[in-house]
Amino acid sequence: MKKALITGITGQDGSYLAELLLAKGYEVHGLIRRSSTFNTSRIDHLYQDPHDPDARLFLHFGDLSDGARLVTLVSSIDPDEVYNLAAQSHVRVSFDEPEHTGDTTGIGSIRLLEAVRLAGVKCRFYQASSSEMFGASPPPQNEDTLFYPRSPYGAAKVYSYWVTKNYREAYEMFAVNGILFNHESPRRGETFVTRKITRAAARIRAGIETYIYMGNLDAVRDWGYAPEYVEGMWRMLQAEQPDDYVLATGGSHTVKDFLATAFEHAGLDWEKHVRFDERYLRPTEVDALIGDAAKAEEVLGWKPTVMAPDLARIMVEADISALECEGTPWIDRPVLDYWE
Ligand code: NDP
Ligand code: GDR
Repeated sequence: MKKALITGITGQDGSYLAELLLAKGYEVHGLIRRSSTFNTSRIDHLYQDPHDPDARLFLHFGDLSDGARLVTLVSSIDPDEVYNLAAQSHVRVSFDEPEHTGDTTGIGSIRLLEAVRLAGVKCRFYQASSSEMFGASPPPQNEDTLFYPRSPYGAAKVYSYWVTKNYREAYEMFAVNGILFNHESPRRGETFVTRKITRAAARIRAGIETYIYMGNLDAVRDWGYAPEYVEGMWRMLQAEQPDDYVLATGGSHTVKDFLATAFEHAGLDWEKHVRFDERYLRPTEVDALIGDAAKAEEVLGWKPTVMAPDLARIMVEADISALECEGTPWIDRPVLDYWE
């Protein structure tokens, strides 16, 4: 039985990846942060009593800021595959917390790479790199496009990209970068723009809220569906040679387009409900990200099927259902972005 270690297992991608690997028969180990409240809602449905002899999902407390813990964990688990998905992943927040973002999203990756090296474990390593690394480089972007990050988050991801590549070359590690464009789902964090929009559409439709406050509606993004993207991560680690790949749909939509589709699906006119708030602008914006994933299709046979308009409808439906599900503890939170 193959063993995988996932950092960021409580996040959107970590939860889908854990599902995928369990379905493929893996033993899955997840790194979770100790928190004063439970932070495992995305993976609670996967919980298995560790006393059960057939249990294949195990969670371990740890943090990417704690290098010694990473060494002991990696050496005791002895994984075949490591997926480094943990990060402070919100671009706007990275302007408020640049040092913390650098420590987690940047240095955290080399701590984990060092842990693998020091533990002497022969495993394959996946680094969650991002289209944010392209930043100001004009679209379409692919594996050869120049990096020009426009945020502390993007810069930290560029660092992680290069140390992953360096460990591949320096220590002959099977270490790969998946350069993923935006991917979303009903499990998307509530402060990212797509989920903020689909939650708002459901709540306005239900008469709970009237307005949503937003920033730049002209930004162009290439939004795909998260479950398809975690399949791409796995395929990168099954390839014959370690290499770096872009995953994207190639679609191009503005935030306004996504708003219009989502609100229309909820039977609403977005223009009556959206107001501008400059706090959601970024000091430097990434205007347009549109990916070219031809290499992933050719080498890995990976091809996405869900495009942004369908994604918006899937997410609105899920938020409407969640709202109709009595007793769900998170439904009463108003649509907010971040607390400041
Ligand atoms: P999320 O924000 O949903 O999840 C982030 C995960 O990282 C959570 O499990 C979080 O734990 C964990 N985490 C944060 N800080 C630490 C830390 N210091 N130590 C250990 N764990 C930590 O992100 P996504 O699932 O959307 O994305 C997964 C990865 O892919 C991230 O690295 C992101 O930057 C990257 N990425 C995402 C894209 C996207 O469109 N979704 C596109 C390209 C790259 P907790 O639950 O406790 O907060
Ligand atoms: P992004 O995602 O920055 O692309 O990073 P986000 O959904 O936060 O923003 C997308 C675009 O929407 C604009 N925008 C708003 N964004 C938010 N969050 N809230 C608003 O009210 C709002 N109004 C307009 C933004 O300015 C931006 O242009 C995501 C994260 O998942 C990263 O971790 C990942 O690396 C990249 O995608 C690829």
